[in-house]
Amino acid sequence: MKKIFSFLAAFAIATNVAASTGSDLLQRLEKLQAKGVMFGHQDDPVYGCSWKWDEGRSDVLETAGDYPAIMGFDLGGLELGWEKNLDGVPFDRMQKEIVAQHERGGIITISWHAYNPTNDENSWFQPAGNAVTSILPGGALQPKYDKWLDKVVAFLAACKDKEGNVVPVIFRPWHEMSGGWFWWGATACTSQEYRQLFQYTHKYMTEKGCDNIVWAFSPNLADKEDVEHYMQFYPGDEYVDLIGIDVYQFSADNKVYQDNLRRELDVVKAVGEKQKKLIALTETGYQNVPDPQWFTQTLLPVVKEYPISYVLLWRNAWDNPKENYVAAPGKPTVKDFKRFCKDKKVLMCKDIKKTR
Ligand code: BMA
Repeated sequence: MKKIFSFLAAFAIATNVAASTGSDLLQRLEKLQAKGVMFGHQDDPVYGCSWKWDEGRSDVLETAGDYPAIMGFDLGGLELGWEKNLDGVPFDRMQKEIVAQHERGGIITISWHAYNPTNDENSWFQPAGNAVTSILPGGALQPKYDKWLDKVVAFLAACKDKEGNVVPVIFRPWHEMSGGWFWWGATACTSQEYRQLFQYTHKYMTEKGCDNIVWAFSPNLADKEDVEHYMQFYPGDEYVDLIGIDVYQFSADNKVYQDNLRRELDVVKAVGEKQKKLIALTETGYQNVPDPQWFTQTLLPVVKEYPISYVLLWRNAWDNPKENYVAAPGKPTVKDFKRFCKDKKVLMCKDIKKTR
């Protein structure tokens, strides 16, 4: 059975039929990893530094000449029945862009800054009680969590391409859990509770028919990282397909950032080899990028040293002038960013479309 399946999957890829299940996408990611590092950008086609909601636009396209290979979107607010996510992106537009990115041969990753189930405050609000246990089996809010997951399942199921296939996505729920800022993070629940949350989410969505997901696990930068620390929240091999890390630059010292990146990626690489998982730099960036050569001189050399599937830069926020992570027309980083995107090792959307 397994043999027939992998034969069919290989056939689908060879004949240029779009990958539609999570395992198809995983195979595609594995193939692409051998070619280079995919470039990704959060909320790329919905807003940029100086525009919002225009269709067909992208700061990456307008500076580097192509769409990113990976586009990231966030579901925060979907669980509350909102029409727009926490950053103002209408969910129907998001679905349209997910399908459009898939149709042009690109790949999608989805994060979820879910609101706090105990009080509907945002992800960063830390209540006195334990929000995670309240939604796990036995918790008072467990039925509410199932309803949230039903909304996520319905959202994903509605992202269908022209042939009617559900678009496969890299889903990265409950990210940055090793930090102390989210209601699912290290200061809000135990690592065992966290693992249960991830496992429950995986099981529930799989039972509801979500077979289009590559499941991603991504802690954040730690002061001291080692395999044991990284694995503290790991839900288990059967629940995870890709492992990553979120690392940002916070000071003008590029070397500190590079050292942090290398320290983390050394660990992620070791874990990836041991657990046989793909690895990625699931979020990174430097707010407003004050160094005009940051992309080729600081980020690129490190990214090239590791067998990572992709690097995702965070959003060029329309609603917060501080949060600009990639170049945009008129910015001093444009020339360097273009060079970064043109590097042979960096894969943009056109570079990956043949492997659909
Ligand atoms: C954070 C910040 C917030 C944003 C959230 C979800 O890292 O960018 O401004 O609301 O991600 O996109």
